[in-house]
Amino acid sequence: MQALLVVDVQNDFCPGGALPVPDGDAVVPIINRLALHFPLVVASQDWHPPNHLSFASNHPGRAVLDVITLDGQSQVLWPDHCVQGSWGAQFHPELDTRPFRLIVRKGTDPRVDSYSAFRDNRKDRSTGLAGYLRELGVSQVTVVGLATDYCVAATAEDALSLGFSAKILLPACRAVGVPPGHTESTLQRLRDMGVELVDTV
Ligand code: VGL
Ligand code: ZN
Repeated sequence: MQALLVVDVQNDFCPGGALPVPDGDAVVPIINRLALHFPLVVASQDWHPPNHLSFASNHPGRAVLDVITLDGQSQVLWPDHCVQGSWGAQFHPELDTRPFRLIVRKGTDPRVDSYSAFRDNRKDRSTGLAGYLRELGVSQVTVVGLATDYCVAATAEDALSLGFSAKILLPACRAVGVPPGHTESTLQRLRDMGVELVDTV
């Protein structure tokens, strides 16, 4: 069975949000149509507490997009975004949430970031998504949403390493593209791993 994973289509990642992905809202109508064709649709929300250590504001003297080492792992510092319960953390208002059978929230531990909808960046703590999908007999996942080069990529990569086959539908994704070339190098790495990158919906 196939599942559609809708990653982080939230106000803060759309124009007008705190960490806007260029053209991010363009994915909304595409995903709304796509969802009708999948037997199972799951969505994720980036869902940070205000003291989250991926926020530059929690590192005095540091700026947005600085890269620091956090518990031995490299961490990009972001503007405050997707704060639990805030407008920015809500799904885009035109995203049709009715097909979502499960909504996974990630990035809730203030000390560790979580790009993937499956588990945190240290690959320590699971969201339970892999077990949920397995229990329902899912073997193939299709990943769409925001942002291609961060949370979509990490989710597809984890899907593969957790035993699912993984596809990314590129027209239903948009990228941050920072630092320059990040999208291209990320997509090449995913391709080499065995993630199928699809150019048409
Ligand atoms: C994301 C940066 C920080 C994403 C989340 O959803 O791609 N990017 N938090
Ligand atoms: Zn985040």
